[in-house]
Amino acid sequence: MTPWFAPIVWEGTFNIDILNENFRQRNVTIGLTAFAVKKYTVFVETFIKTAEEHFMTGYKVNYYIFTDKPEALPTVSLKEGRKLIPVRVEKYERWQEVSMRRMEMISRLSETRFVNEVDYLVCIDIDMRFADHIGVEILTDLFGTLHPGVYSRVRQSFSYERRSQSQAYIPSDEGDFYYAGGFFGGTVLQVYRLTKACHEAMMEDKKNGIEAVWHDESYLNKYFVYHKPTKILSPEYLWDNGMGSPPILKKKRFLAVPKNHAAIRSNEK
Ligand code: UD2
Repeated sequence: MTPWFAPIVWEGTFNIDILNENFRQRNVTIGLTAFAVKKYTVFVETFIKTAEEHFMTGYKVNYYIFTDKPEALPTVSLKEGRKLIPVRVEKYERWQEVSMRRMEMISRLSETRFVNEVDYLVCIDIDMRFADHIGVEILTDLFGTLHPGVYSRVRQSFSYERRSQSQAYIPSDEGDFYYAGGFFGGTVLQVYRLTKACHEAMMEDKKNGIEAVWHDESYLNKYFVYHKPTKILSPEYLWDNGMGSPPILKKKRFLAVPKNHAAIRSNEK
């Protein structure tokens, strides 16, 4: 547990049968948002295929795939009650802008669409594959995920934004954990508030000619300092095999797909 009594979700801390009983009675629908803009469409097939095996099995799931090329999305067969919904988005020139604008799109769609279609939202990176169970144990009002690179480190080593001119600034004596930009969520209302606040903070910084050091991830970290998550996911939920297999990790549930950063982010053919 955190000092504010939010559980940190590791294998062995929850009983999935009890949780399933509870969430099934409530007949929940889960919305997953992921962005496949420009070359990132190559990741969609593996992402959805592996999600069908491991993500919220037995539940109603809407996969909202935000893309500039809806026609390029693969056809993947989905289990009953699960839908793939393409959402057309603009393609920004800079990869950082593509990543950051996710906050704007998620907040906008939360107001116009998600609120009528799903109960919870799970907002994640797409250059990933599901490798083990991810179920309703993650659902709660607001959740974040411990960044796999620094989950065992102390506050001083977190790469928070340290320039006080930025809206993402966190003073050196504040902050609980360093959260990953690639896995957060909660109820539609809470995700709406988070994404709207992060987007507005980014726009304010843009006006002032500053961009936080780790883009959307920095603004997310700032938000979580003052709006504490009600559950926190362990790095089981976001791992990169490049970081090895420490004994604390009983499961690797969601894994980075290796990529050549320069090639996949470049605008060249
Ligand atoms: C980290 C974070 C990411 C974000 C980023 C900001 C994790 C695992 N990832 O990822 O969430 O905070 O840092 O610096 O915590 N995208 C496209 N097309 C593009 C570029 C990006 O669709 O041309 C989307 C795609 O969904 C991708 C996401 O933006 O998964 C984040 O971009 P990234 O994965 O290249 O960033 P990375 O690995 O530095």
